[in-house]
Amino acid sequence: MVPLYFVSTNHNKYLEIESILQKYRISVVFSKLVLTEIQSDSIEEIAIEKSKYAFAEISRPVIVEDDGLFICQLNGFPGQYSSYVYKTIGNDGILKLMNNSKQRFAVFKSFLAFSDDMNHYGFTGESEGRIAFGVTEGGWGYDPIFIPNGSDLTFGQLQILNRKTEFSHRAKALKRFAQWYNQNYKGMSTYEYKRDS
Ligand code: ITT
Repeated sequence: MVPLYFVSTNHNKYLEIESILQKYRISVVFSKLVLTEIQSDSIEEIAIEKSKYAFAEISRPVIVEDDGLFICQLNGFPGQYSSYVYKTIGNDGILKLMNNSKQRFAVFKSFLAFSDDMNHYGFTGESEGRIAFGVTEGGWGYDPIFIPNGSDLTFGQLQILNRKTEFSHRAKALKRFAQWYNQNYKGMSTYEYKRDS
């Protein structure tokens, strides 16, 4: 079976993706590569283009994922700039920008893009919630400041309890992807290999 690849610079994402896809009996190989990212207001477009670059690099069926944290009070910021903002001002910087506002609604969005030699598909997942008033323990990235709806704990705290995937944007996008992949994907057209259906 030709394995599915996940291309990213972020090993934490891979660990979550590997464990979620295991539940759907899909195994995935991590390839740590920095991919060209186009400038766009749309994470969907960024991800699809990224998956095409990834396929051009590794010539294997591949998924990439682009995420963004959209904070209502900050007019959607950091959104598609989430990676840069995390590296520069980080969680403390976001909390300072929030200035103790009571309006803390936020959405974490995942856009997962699949590419092979013929197919380019996208799958979305969203987790609505709110920004915490402080930075908690656990998790990575924005996990310590994001509280999903239905929980009093941040993604960070949920990760410690092994419960983040019950709420996560990534798990929702991966569920959609896994259903499509298991039911419809027949393998690359240029490969002798075809998946057993
Ligand atoms: P890629 O190489 O896969 O693009 P990245 O870390 O740059 O890795 P993104 O641009 O998709 O990933 O993510 C934007 C930011 O959001 C980045 O700082 C991530 O750490 C953060 N992030 C994404 N998913 C997250 C999650 O489930 N929990 C916390 N932070 C997350």
